[in-house]
Amino acid sequence: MTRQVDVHGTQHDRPPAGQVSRPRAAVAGVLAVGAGLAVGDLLAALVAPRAAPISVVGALLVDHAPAFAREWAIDTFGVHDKIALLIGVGAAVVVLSAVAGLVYPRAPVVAVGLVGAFTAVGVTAGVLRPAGTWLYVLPPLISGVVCAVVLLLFGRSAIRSARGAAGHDTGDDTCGGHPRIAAGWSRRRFLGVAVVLAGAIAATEYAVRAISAAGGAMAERMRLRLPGAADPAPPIGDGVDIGVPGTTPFLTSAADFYRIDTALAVPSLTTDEWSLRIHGMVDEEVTLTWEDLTALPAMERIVTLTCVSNEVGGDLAGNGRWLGYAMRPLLERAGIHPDADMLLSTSVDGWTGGTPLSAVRDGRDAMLAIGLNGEPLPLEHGYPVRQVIPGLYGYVSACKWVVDWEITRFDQAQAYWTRRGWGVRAPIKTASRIDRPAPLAVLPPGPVVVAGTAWAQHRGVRRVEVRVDGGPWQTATLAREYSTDTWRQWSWEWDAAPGLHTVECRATDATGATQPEDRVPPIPDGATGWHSRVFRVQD
Ligand SMILES: Nc1nc2c(c(=O)[nH]1)N[C@H]1C(S)=C(S)[C@@H](COP(=O)(O)O)O[C@H]1N2
Ligand SMILES: [Mo]
Repeated sequence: MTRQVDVHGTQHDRPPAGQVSRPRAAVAGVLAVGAGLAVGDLLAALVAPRAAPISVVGALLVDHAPAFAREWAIDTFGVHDKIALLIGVGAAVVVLSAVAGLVYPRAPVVAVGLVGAFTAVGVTAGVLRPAGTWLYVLPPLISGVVCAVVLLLFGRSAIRSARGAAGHDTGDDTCGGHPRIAAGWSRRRFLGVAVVLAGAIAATEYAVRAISAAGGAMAERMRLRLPGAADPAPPIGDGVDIGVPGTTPFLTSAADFYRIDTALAVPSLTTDEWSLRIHGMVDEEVTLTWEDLTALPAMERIVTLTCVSNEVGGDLAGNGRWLGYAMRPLLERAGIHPDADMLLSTSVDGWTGGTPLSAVRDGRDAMLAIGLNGEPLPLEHGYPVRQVIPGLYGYVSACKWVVDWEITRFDQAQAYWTRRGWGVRAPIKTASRIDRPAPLAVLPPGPVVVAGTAWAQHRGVRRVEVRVDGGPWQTATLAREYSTDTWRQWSWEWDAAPGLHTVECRATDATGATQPEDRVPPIPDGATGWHSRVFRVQD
């Protein structure tokens, strides 16, 4: 701030009467946008749960992100990729809204134009949501309007400082012969109003959470009782879980189960709202309700899911106990045309996956799952109904929140990821991973237990081999196989020599094929290469 001479002719360091305060302008911008977004979120919670302005814009970014950006996000943030994106979008919004506030006093038209432009982005994103309705337009639109109004209200006088001397704060428009400058607010008044507004924004967001939690699927899930399994999963026999400390447990808890999807706001779909429409190349269109589905005999199976984005040694795989219903009889009910070869599954949020019909009908345990580890599916894992199909990567098999099955052909339809350059057919590649020793572990002298997990779903793991420092391959001890659809633990004990060592592993599936050494990245149809770990043994 510059030294100024006020109307009384005294020098002081305070801003002259009515001067714009930049911090106030920035805060006003952030509060205006915050108020707009809070009203938009509230409206969304009431009329269109997935149309909250930040969610629709984030979803637009996710859907149009190039493949390398997705890979980078998953590599960098892992299963926290969505939180990272939301934090990134949130930070960008804060910065841009502060900019709008700062621009406003000099160029109100530009600032309001900026708000208008972002409103247009939000409305467009709402319109483009695959599962969106016209209601999706409302929250971003109303957000924009509220934001502009708050900005205009604040911009008039709140962001200008009050006149320095008492008695002059009376609204006379001339100031010692200077041009007209609007009288401003005292700092205290500005702070008071800002705190009240910030509190109102926080309270609104809190109410939004309460509404979404109470109204929808979350509350229902707590009450839901799962049916028993007419066809239970075989018991987990002795020796399936080797129980070596530091290895991945055989069964993955729901809390530890990896989550990969494009949904920024987890779909909230109740069993009443859920139905599955089966159409396309069928003799007769069928629509199943939750009652129809749960009247069928339920089956329970333990199946290991894997994401195609899993890197060599990565942890985007999990082994769950799934309760559900065989998919094949449902398809038979609709009657599939002989020349159809693809099941295009659509989620309530518009995501699609394309599964070879052969994989659903060849006798494997392809199921519509409603339970995971004895509980209803967690919301983020597909509540109330998702697919589980052993042997295929998740993006071509495991549609969560599934509501629509179109029977079609691979030469006529494309799914979400195949349209973005990923492989059309994606059986899970054989993989093996070292779980212990931990990376760069320093171990006491004596025997070292190397152990890990291997999978080759629907073929089965026949052998795991380990070698140290490029020496000869040694056969590891395999845990008892639960089924070919689940992963298999392995371990190998080594009488370690002191020093720094590299251990590698490779698995062979039941067809006799061994994992290739060649490293390829996950895109387009899964990574290959041998996993390795470096550790030190003390003398
Ligand atoms: N609706 C929907 N279903 C989806 C996805 C998605 O983005 N949206 N991602 C798929 C992918 S890529 C994988 S690997 C699995 C992961 O299932 P999980 O999150 O329950 O582990 O879900 C699949 N089903
Ligand atoms: Mo995936």
